[in-house]
Amino acid sequence: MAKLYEKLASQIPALRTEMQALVKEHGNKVISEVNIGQAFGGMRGVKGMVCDTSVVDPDTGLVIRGIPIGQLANRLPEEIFYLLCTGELPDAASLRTLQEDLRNRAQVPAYVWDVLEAMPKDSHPLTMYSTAILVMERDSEFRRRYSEGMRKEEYWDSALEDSLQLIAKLPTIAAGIYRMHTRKGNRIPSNPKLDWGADYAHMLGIPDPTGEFANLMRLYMTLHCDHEGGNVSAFACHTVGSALSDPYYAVSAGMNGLAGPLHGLANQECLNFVLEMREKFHGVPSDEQLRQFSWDRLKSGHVIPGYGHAVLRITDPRFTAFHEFGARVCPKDEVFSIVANIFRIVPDVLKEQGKAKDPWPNVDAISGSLLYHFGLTEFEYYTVLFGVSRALGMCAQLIINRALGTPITRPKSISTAWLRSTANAGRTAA
Ligand code: CMX
Repeated sequence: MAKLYEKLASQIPALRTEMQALVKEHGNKVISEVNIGQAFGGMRGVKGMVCDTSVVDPDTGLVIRGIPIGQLANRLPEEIFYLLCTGELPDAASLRTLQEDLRNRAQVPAYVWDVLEAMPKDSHPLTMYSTAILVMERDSEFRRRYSEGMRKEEYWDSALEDSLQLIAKLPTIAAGIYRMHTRKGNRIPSNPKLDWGADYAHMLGIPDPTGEFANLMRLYMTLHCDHEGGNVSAFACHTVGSALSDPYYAVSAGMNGLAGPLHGLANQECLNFVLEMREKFHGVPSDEQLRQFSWDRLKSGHVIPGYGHAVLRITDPRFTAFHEFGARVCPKDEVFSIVANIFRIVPDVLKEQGKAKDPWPNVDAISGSLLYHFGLTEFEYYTVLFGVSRALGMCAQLIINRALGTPITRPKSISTAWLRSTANAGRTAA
């Protein structure tokens, strides 16, 4: 793990010094206040943790290490992992070293396949994926070295080692789960000549005569890699990792957060929404039919999947990147056309309804339609794709947190009775 390891090793002392100086000189400076609405409201907007890999700005969207995601759309996921970890894009030699390193670690232990094959056939693919990550925990270098008395300054080094082992194997595992779950036939061996994203596409076995499916997978892996620290999966991973549970435990926990319909499962729900519409109207609905369908869904108490966001207040730039890809590669595809029409109509419907703070599409509103176009139609599987990509961000965050010696997460919870008496006393909740 030469270059990435060396780069991090050269950066970490300065990061520690900066963090220590900030805490020493400004440790008591207030950066956030919390009111009762936020305490009951998922802590939305409360600034209480640090994440340097990426920032989600309400008006810009995802910015990775200072670079807006739209400017990174043509980069390989391996480059993005290097960027997430170090704050710099790799030069050609560093990229090559990282790719070779991942290739050398890609062999999945046989026991992983034994466990997956023993699972009930109707297990959700994400359950299989999270299980596969967890079962490899027996090989954790972090846990082995911790039990031997590893020094705190060395935590990041074995977190990096575990992360590289994981990231190298995830495409093979995820593709194997796809073949198994969809009964598509035997697993397809990795092609060591391909980059990480293209090899994943190859192992899925989706016919790709034009090479555009491989391009889509690279783009997918790049766009979903990270979304700062407070989203459900990142925060779950962060919290478990903060107890010094090793990266296998932490990343598996993060994946379980992705299973929720309000988070990672949303892309599956989005495609369902689009396909329901196509079935009902026997093709692409008229604008009026689409508007009415959306209103009916809202009136029945359901959300419009793929629209709204806890932080964003604009069209998600990841949606825009996928939209550009679809407009280039499959502009006439029926499902893509419905997605594009929803984008023209639903924001106004949501604005008129007046509930969602963000009436604009997030990435999940579109990603499924492109996968569907290429014949990856098993949308139960889509969260796994998300999970392969998001492992890059989770691992980068873990490595940095172990480098900085981030302590165990332990926010203070308060009871409703305490809030009631605080409110009645006329004081602002602390
Ligand atoms: N359709 C209908 N109503 C919506 C809505 C949507 N797409 N998005 C938000 N609302 C509603 C909320 O349900 C809430 O209603 P109540 O007051 O009745 O509870 C109200 O608008 C205010 O919600 P908000 O503050 O705008 O949104 P939240 O931060 O609470 O939730 C999110 C954010 C993403 C969960 C929500 O917008 C949603 O459910 N969207 C649809 C699902 C989705 O696309 N999820 C993927 C998000 C990406 C990710 O994080 O993975």
